[in-house]
Amino acid sequence: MHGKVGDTFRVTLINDGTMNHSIDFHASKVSPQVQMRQIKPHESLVYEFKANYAGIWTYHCGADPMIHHMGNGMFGAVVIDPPGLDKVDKEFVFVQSELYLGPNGKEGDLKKMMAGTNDGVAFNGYYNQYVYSPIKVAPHSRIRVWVDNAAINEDLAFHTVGTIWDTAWKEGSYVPRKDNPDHGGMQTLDLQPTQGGFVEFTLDDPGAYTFVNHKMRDLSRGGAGQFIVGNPPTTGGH
Ligand SMILES: [Cu+2]
Repeated sequence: MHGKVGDTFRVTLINDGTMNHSIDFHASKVSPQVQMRQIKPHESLVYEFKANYAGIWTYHCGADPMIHHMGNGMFGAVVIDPPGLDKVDKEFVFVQSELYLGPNGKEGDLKKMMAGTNDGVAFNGYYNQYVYSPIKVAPHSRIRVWVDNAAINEDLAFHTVGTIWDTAWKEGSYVPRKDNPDHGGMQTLDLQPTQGGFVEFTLDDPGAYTFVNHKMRDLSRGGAGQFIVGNPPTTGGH
């Protein structure tokens, strides 16, 4: 979901399932007992909030046990543009989550979730999807990547190989911003569960630029993807 400061969001949640569910928008200030209440199968609720604060905000199911609902994919992100956001050529949203696989075709494994022993991490739900299907971008185009960490247990050290972010935003404010007098840049955006932000950069030379969770264990287990610029050299790099 995407809007700007001042927008009103009105979301109808319909429970077509067989157990209680709910929704908790971190972008909102509401009574948890009213809008975030659990609803039974075949019930629905209308959740309305005004976006008064900019950033990328997690939303998730809060029904008991919350870890099991979130761990099965009941989460997402709301992007609220701050006023005066710079123009870019391409914009992406990556939401990190973890995979705690259960039996084939069944729900994720609650025991693994409680133990924190995941089977992998993912950007936008699918293991290594942007390794198998890299994202093509034009040379020198200015790119904004919104990042939210919706994982239930893991943190995220978001990094892009081969570039430096001249602009980044984390949890409510710019970290460096372009053309700052200190020549400040940023290499890694650190996000605990439900934290978010964005980074901006250009990729100038032909190449395959890998973006990663630089927590090495997670990089090796699904926490990676690639931007492709032009025709990358076929040897070297990582
Ligand atoms: Cu749920």
